[in-house]
Amino acid sequence: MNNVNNEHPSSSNDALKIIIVGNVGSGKSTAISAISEVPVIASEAKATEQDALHRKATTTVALDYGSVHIDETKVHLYGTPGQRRFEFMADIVSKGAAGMIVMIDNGHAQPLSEVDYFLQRHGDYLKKHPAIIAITHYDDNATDTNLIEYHGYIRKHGFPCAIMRVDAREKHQVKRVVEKLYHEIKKRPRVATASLARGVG
Ligand SMILES: Nc1nc2c(ncn2[C@@H]2O[C@H](COP(=O)(O)OP(=O)(O)O)[C@@H](O)[C@H]2O)c(=O)[nH]1
Ligand SMILES: [Mg+2]
Repeated sequence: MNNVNNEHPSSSNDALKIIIVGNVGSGKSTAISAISEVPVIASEAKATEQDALHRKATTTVALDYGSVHIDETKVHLYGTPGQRRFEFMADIVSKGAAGMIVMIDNGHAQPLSEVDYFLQRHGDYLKKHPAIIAITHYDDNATDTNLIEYHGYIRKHGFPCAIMRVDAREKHQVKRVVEKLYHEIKKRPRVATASLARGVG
């Protein structure tokens, strides 16, 4: 039987997995802590890369894990490390993920280059799965990239993802992003199901 191709993986209340990628300090760990209904599993360690040190002395080195229920579906949330040299974790964690949140710190010196990096880095995944670009630190001063610029930039590069502004410290804002992604996942017929069933990419 090959109807696994057409089957929605979350047609009942099956659990879903969502992965959060994005630059160091954008708020991935904070967002997971803000909404998780279970104690988060975190892996903070001393940061070494310069971008990481911009906001804090420690950063995620393996992954963060938390979970939340949306419409009675359990959503597993996996946050990945932002330091470039740990990016391979994102490839491991994205296996079987139904959607991705790309979290970008608007206070980064060149946030659009960061967007570009993550869109390219996860391009294959993003072609097949729903995603949301979540822009954080919008409240911080000295940030002069606005949402319209992100929109223009992302469309120009051919990615159809929604863009939302979020403060990762605010539970209801984070929940809004996760809910939106959840609804995108539910809406979209899953082309990647067959490959997931085979344990590929
Ligand atoms: N001002 C402000 N601070 C934020 C926002 N989002 C996250 N933070 C803070 O940014 C810092 C880095 O967040 P963290 O979750 O460790 O980033 P990660 O490297 O992506 O996991 C923390 O001190 C958060 O409280 C935001 O939208 N505005
Ligand atoms: Mg982190």
